[in-house]
Amino acid sequence: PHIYVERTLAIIKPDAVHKAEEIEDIILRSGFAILQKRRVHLTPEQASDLYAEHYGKLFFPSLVAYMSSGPIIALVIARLQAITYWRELIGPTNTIKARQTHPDCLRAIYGTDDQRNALHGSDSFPSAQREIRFFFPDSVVEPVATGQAAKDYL
Ligand code: DGI
Repeated sequence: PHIYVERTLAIIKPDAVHKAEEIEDIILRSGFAILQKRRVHLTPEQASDLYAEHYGKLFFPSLVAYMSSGPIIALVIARLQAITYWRELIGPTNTIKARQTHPDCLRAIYGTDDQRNALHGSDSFPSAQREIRFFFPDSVVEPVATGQAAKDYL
């Protein structure tokens, strides 16, 4: 089996942008490289596109309102098994529950409530591809590391 250097998309959401420096330090100390970074204020329409998979759900309108309520920071981050590892670091979706079960996870620390959970991480390889292109449509894809096990994964 090979271990791949992966890229994933991380988002620092509006409620955590004031802690962005601290969060980026944690990202780096956790063994990720930050390959790209963009601060952007999504329109409600862009936020709807980003979360299109949730269209029609009860929480969709408030999710769109939250994600377009202020600037966010989108980051392409890379390391071995980045997708899984970043999801582990940020923790469960619901900040309130995360505080009970995973008190050290980033959503427990930086999140606000059951919807405003401070951070996003792509949940799969196809999601990572789609979300990276959403924020960085012109990015040139290059290998992120060299060595026998490293592979240009995205
Ligand atoms: O991949 P995640 O962000 O962990 O979770 P997701 O893709 O299922 O949901 C995307 C975002 O939508 C999530 O970060 C917060 C919000 N959300 C998801 N489920 C609920 C929710 N918000 C509310 N209010 N209620 C929910 O059940």
